[in-house]
Amino acid sequence: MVATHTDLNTDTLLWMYETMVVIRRFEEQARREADAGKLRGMHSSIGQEAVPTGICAHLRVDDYVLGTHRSHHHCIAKGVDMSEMMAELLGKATGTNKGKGGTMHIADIDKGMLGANGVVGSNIPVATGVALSAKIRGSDQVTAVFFGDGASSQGSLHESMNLASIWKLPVLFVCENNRYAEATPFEYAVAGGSVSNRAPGYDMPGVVVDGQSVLDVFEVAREAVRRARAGEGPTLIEAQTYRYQGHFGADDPLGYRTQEEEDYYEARDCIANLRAHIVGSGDTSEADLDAIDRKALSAVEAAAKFANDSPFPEDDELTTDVYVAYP
Ligand SMILES: Cc1ncc(C[n+]2csc(CCOP(=O)(O)OP(=O)(O)O)c2C)c(N)n1
Ligand SMILES: [Mg+2]
Repeated sequence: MVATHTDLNTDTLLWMYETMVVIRRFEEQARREADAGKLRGMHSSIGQEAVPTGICAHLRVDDYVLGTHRSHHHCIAKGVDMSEMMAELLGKATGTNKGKGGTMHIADIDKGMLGANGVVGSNIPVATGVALSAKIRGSDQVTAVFFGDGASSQGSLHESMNLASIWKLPVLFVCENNRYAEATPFEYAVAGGSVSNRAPGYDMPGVVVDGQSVLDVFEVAREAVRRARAGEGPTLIEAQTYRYQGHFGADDPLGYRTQEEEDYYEARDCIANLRAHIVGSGDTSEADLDAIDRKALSAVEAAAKFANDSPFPEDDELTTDVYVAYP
């Protein structure tokens, strides 16, 4: 699933709906695989589907995305093959990266997904360099880098925003503010009560958007991508969102947040919201959306079967695709 949708028409709405449903079913399946002991360190993006979906709806296949330790939703929204992703999670030879990257290091250059990354904040300067490359090459390619509220306090963001601004680089800095960095609340860790309010200091637009509304994210991204493609420089987007599960699965989020807070966000679920909007706008019926739901589920089931049936890499693969191989 890859799409460039600059207009909010029915095709765009259905692409966004399907993308978010696929992400959610994929993450539910990935959690089952993790619970069965087939992978470790699985950071679920359930609840945050709308953010990369609304952004990537404006990106071409030759535009670039860079992600984080929690990046399955970024990969799917950018069009990475879901079966290969599931195989990657299980460490299989058929995986996106031959099973050597795992859940936190999926990359697919052909799809413009330059990589998830387990080191918090590390991809922000990489994305800035990618955007510099596009500018030097005279291309109009746009780069979007996703990061969390925790990463927003890393020096790497601030250095990158400064350079991106003075060089007018075609980059979107997209903060998924899901209110927590592991168990640390945003209010405790981030001075000034906002990520987006850092933008004026670097002379770029800073926008806060409801990350549970894919329509709102879509609208904000439209202008940020237009601006980047036109050579007018970067934008900082703070999407306010929520991860429904624990940080990595084994932690109990109710140790650091309340049931009332979880209920508040789940009542504003991004998929349910878009579904209601689509049905209310008249062109598409509940039955049409049910058909998309069934298609998404069977695609994820097929991905899980492909991954589970695939072989592990041969032993001699250990020393390929690496910079240094010890004898
Ligand atoms: C440089 C670095 N420091 C610490 C960690 C451990 N760590 C992994 S995820 C995480 C929290 C990140 O929070 P945030 O940026 O808000 O992203 P979220 O997990 O909420 O998506 C931390 C501290 C790490 N992986 N890399
Ligand atoms: Mg966070």
